[in-house]
Amino acid sequence: EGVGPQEYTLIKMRALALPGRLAELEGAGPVFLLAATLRPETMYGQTNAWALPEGDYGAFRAPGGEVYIMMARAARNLSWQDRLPPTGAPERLLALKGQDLIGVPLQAPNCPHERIYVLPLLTILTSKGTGVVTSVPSDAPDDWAALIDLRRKEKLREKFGVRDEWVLPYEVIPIIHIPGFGDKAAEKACLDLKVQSQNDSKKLAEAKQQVYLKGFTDGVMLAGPHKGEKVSEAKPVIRAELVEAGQAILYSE
Ligand code: A2H
Repeated sequence: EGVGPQEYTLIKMRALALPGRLAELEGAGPVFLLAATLRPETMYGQTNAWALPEGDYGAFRAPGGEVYIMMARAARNLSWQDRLPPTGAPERLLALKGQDLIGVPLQAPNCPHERIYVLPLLTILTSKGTGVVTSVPSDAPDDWAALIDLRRKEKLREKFGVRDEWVLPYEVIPIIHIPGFGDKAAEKACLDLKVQSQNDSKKLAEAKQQVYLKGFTDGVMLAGPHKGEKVSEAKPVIRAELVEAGQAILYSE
């Protein structure tokens, strides 16, 4: 990690239904899961979102009559950044476990699918971001490995109550070309290094090292209105567009 603060973009992923425990939020206003990303230009490649099944999450009252779901630490930080009043004490409407979020259908900005689903990711850290992560398996080795785990392992799906139709129709989407890595850089790096699962941390670290810097410096957009532009140029523009459209919030920690 760098020495300075991380500048995250929180992507507002709208819950299209409130299954299970989320039903308690019925009538409270539009509900959004807030996913922390450092790569807002990759949202064209979203195939699902991730939550930590054992993690503690909350639903918080947000400006404009909306409801935001994330971990409490992030909600507090957001309130200090004046994005979730009142400062220092955001109002929690409902306490949730990550498992309660599995299978929630979402509509995500710039995502080519009308709906994607929240799936379990066991390597989510509770010490950073919001605890909600959006999944772009074309460009993030962690996302690729975890999605492949779920696609290949029926037992794993069963363990977390994941239905086949939340996973199996969602293929890797090419969104960025990186010279030397092709159009699905994370997939190529993971296949080359023979990454077997989301717990293959050493190989995943190597795959990330291979693709991240190159993606930013040499990558070219293949999808969306910035198709043909360099990633390094498109990224700040796309980030500003998302914020301007009310589809994302800036957050630093
Ligand atoms: B990134 P950093 Cl395509 N635990 O978004 C684990 N991972 C988390 C997290 C948490 N609590 N919160 C966010 N993240 C992920 C997209 C992406 C990301 C792409 C490529 C690289 C990449 C799609 N997933 O991250 O440790 C999120 O995944 C490269 C590091 O704070 C977030 O951005 O630097 C990134 O890790 C933040 O990681």
